[in-house]
Amino acid sequence: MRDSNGSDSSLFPLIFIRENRGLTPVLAWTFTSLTFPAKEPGMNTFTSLRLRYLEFPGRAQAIRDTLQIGHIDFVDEHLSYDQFRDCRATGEFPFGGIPVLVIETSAGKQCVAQSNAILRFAGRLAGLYPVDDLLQALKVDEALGVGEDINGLLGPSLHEPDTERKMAMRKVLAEETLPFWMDCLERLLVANGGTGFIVGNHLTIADLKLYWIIDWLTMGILDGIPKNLTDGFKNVVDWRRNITAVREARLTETAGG
Ligand SMILES: N[C@@H](CCC(=O)N[C@@H](CS)C(=O)NCC(=O)O)C(=O)O
Repeated sequence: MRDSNGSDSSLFPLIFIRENRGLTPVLAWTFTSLTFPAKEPGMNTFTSLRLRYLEFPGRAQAIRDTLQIGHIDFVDEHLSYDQFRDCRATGEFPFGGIPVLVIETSAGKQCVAQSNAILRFAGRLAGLYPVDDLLQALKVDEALGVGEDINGLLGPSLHEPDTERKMAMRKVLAEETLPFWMDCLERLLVANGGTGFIVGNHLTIADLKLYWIIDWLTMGILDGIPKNLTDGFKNVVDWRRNITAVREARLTETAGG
């Protein structure tokens, strides 16, 4: 069978498909494209990936985890703030923000932005995005959107230079806005049957995205946002515990541990 990019996927059959891991024939096809360059030139082949972000987890960690769990080779570039500012000033980032993914293709280099788009791409490669189930994919996308809504809500107070105004914003976030979103998450988990995952019975990029956002919110590094933000949301607490364990297990498995 010849793919649109010229790879012969029938030569590399379903050895990558593992039950209950969400890996699909599409993943096998993707590995084929990654591992074995197309015999004919094609726009869809790529030879290397470089993720550019700062050193901390932020919007990059779910992408890093996903690529690692999926055994996808990538360069994990950690920029200093000075490097970030310099690169942005020279127009290296399409929309000024990070993360960005630099993809070397047979047709040249592309730099792509927007964390959710990059995460979906990584998820497809890694088998952590339900490519064969439109409805589940829609639910994953919904959760990624929730993640960016929450990130967006923090933005104004992060950039507020006046401490009094900042703390007033944080009070509203801590007492009203974030509890509202924790309740939304609680309801998502209940609606999914309390499986310990945001969508279906398996780890997806939706879990990793929201996991790292909640981690950030409850680390105690955001003045005025309490570490116990998720207390009282039983399903959220159980889900975090589950994702901590599942993520750790999948990463250990990847590392051959
Ligand atoms: N919608 C973008 C937002 C990107 C974004 O704002 N990234 C932050 C870092 S998490 C950034 O670049 N901040 C620096 C700035 O905008 O000055 C995405 O999801 O990737």
